[in-house]
Amino acid sequence: MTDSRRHAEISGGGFAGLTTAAALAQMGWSVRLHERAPELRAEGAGIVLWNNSLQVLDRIGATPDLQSRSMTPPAYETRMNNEIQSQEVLEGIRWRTMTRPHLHETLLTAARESGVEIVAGSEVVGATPDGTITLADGETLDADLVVGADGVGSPVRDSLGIPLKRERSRDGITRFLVPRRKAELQALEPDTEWDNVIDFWNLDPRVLRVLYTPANDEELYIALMSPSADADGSRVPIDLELWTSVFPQLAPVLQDAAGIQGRYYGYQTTRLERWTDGHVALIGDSAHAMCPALAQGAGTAMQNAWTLAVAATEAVKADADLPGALVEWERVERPYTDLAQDRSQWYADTREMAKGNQFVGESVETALYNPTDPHRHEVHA
Ligand code: FAD
Ligand code: 3HM
Repeated sequence: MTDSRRHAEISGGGFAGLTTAAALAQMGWSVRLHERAPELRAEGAGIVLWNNSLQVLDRIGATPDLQSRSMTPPAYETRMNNEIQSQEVLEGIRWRTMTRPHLHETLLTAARESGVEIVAGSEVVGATPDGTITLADGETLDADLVVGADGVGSPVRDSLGIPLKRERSRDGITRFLVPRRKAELQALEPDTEWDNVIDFWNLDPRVLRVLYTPANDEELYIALMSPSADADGSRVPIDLELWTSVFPQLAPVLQDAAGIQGRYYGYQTTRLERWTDGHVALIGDSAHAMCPALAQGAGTAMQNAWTLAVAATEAVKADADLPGALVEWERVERPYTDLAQDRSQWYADTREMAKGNQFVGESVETALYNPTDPHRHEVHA
């Protein structure tokens, strides 16, 4: 018997690709996902998700798995020269911290349980607007929908020749996952709430920042920021003497970080002329890589994964033109991502986050967005 379901081919098994795959499969599509790496694994340290992506995790059934190894810290604290600027309790805002491997494992389980065919060690080299992808071994596969979720260097995007603009910011960051060492930190600074996210800024005489983010009871995500022009600040493995001289209260966890090679990542923003071309849609870093200030790169990827799956499924059900539905999807959904991207770049360029009390107004609009609410675009009188 032939399979009468609509078929999707997805390039990339990161947060964007896995979320799209799970959502489409649950909506009745046959889905094959290609991951270039020999196995599906997440590199990197920790991550923060907000309501926009947590709603998507609810809908794909991944929340119980995620909750088991993630947390919501009591507050997002900001310090300048170790003086507290703000402790934002983020009342009414849903957010969670976790490790990247755990989020990836959770999404992989959801995709597998939804019936997605996952092919590791499969490199996609390009796609065409009429709905084909080509693999590195020369094989060409047909699909009703092709999704380019293959990251900032996306071969799917580049094969389509979609014009883009890439901007680099002056700062960058090295990320680590280390043991919590809460008792040792408590001994060094007993009055501190070490379950908080603590954004330790120093701008004068030297720009060095440590973003301290508990990911669960055992694991801590620390991100060390410095300008790329600062050779010692951006060195990997980190210059332990330099970092402990500025952040002595973090010595135990900095020591652990110094034992890890690490990779310095310079902040960058990529903006595309369009996210779709015929039967191909781009999502995640391939479409909208952003600075991490608002912690929304993966969040918007997952949000767009869900809304793309809904838009494509509705078009199929209505027997409507799929390329047209994808253009409309970008038109209504892209502004939320553009906003997060613009605000994150502005924060990266101005370092205004150092002032504290920043999760308000436009800066939390994307975080509060619910992409799974069918009435979200209704205008209320
Ligand atoms: P990727 O994670 O890059 O996945 C792409 C996948 O495609 C990879 O598995 C790759 O191997 C595969 N691939 C590539 N080429 C091919 C090919 N030719 N064929 C097949 N497969 C291919 N976001 C948040 O929401 N919250 C945060 O707290 C946060 N913090 C961040 C901190 C830093 C310092 C940085 C740099 C980013 C942060 N982000 C955060 C952003 C987030 O990490 C990214 O936006 C997100 O991982 C992008 O997911 P993706 O699936 O689009 O891309
Ligand atoms: C969660 C998070 N937030 C902000 C940054 C940043 O500004 O570099 C990085 C992060 O992982």
